[in-house]
Amino acid sequence: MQKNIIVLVGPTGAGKSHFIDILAGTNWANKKMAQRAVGVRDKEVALSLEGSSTSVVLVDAPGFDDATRPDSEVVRDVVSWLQAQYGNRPHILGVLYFNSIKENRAVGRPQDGLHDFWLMCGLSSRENGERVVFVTTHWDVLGDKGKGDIRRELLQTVVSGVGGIVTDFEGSKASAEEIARGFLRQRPLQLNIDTTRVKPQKLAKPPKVKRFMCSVQ
Ligand SMILES: Nc1nc2c(ncn2[C@@H]2O[C@H](COP(=O)(O)OP(=O)(O)O)[C@@H](O)[C@H]2O)c(=O)[nH]1
Ligand SMILES: [Mg+2]
Repeated sequence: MQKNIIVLVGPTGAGKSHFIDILAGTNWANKKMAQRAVGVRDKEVALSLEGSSTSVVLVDAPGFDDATRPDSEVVRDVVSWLQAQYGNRPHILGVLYFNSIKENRAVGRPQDGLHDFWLMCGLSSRENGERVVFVTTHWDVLGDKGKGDIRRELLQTVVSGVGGIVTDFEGSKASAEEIARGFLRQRPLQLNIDTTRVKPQKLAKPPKVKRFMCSVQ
């Protein structure tokens, strides 16, 4: 049976697992690092839209901006997982791209990971416009709301070039439902998965620093 799949991506700590916790009543986010499941996992949740209930699968991805491996390899994990679960031609509703509003580095280069994601799925970054929602989080712990607004504006500028929309997660279940429900208003998109379309990449090495020997007489 066709599933309504939403894929959650973004840097570690941005709030992907927390969002699922709020929506589905799981307890994933506050586990200690060692207890956190590495890899991809999913949770099915019922969402109501216009009086009827629809089941949605939330797919929780490993974090982007990982110092040990490039985002393209994280993307490969997610797409390979989709393929293993649902075959080469699954349908997805869309992608939620998480950004903590308290982080300066939050914006990063979302276009790269998304480019690889769509390419492995047989589609292109043109899909960003309709299928990617950038979710800002951590508004409740922001001391200075003005800083959040500036970061949001920066994110909005990046997203204008990448495609997609920006929305704020307010922390409540109602807010999480509203964000996920937005995808139910459009038809699921069929993928054509082939992860070999993107060549495996190594993390770019930091430039070598020359060492000078100096002798003190
Ligand atoms: N106060 C607050 N905490 C959050 C929010 N989103 C996530 N967190 C917390 O931030 C930490 C990292 O979140 P997590 O969901 O594990 O991030 P992930 O790596 O993207 O899955 C956890 O302790 C969460 O409980 C938020 O919007 N507000
Ligand atoms: Mg997580």
